[in-house]
Amino acid sequence: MEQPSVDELKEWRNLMLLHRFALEEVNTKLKILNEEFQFLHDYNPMEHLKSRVKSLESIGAKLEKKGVDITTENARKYVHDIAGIRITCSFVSDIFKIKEMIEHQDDLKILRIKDYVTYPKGNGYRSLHMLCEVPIFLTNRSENIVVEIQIRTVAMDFWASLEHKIYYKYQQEAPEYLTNELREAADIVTQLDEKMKNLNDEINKYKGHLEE
Ligand code: 0O2
Repeated sequence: MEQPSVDELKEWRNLMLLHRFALEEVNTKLKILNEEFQFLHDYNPMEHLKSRVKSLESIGAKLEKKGVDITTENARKYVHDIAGIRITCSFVSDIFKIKEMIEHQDDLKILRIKDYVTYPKGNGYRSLHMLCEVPIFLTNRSENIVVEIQIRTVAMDFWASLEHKIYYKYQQEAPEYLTNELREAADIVTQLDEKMKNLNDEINKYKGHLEE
């Protein structure tokens, strides 16, 4: 295999750095939104925030899968989740509340939304994906960097983590009984989310009643 040149290595380092900066920007923004929401409504829609810059190996694997050369240019063009943030929340309604808050940020350009919550994938995967572009101001220029934000409930996250493990363990060819069980588990997750919502509505009604 041909060794990358020093210039190419520098380009990759620069790419990773820019995506780390983008993550820092968006993370700060999300934390501010969450804290202000807590201040105004006494409630945290975001239970947990987790971010990561995709590893070089995973970027390379994704480009290979897409059948294109492993270059920084192709990485920026074809790999949209180099910078990724995952937000987990308690209730399905929180997902859409957070989506709306993000949409109202003037300095974030929403490039694409994939709503696998309203329209789950065939395997049962549920999550809301937002591709956003954020400007990064550097010493002598500014750059627009793409960040993928995934928003899902804690229950959806539990399911997705396990499915991801199985998918990789079996190199994307899991036996049929496992994919069937995963689909069944996805239905149970949907029911659980619904049950938790109903319970929470009851609690809120009761609280409202006490405050009257
Ligand atoms: P990893 O290992 O988690 O990073 P695109 O080229 O952007 O249109 P892509 O990247 O497939 O196509 O977009 P999509 O559907 O928004 O998926 C992006 C990420 O969502 C994936 O990244 C996963 O993290 C997650 N995801 C999507 N579908 C599934 C699924 O069926 N199960 C689980 N567990 N996660 C899913 P990567 O790079 O594929 O994987």
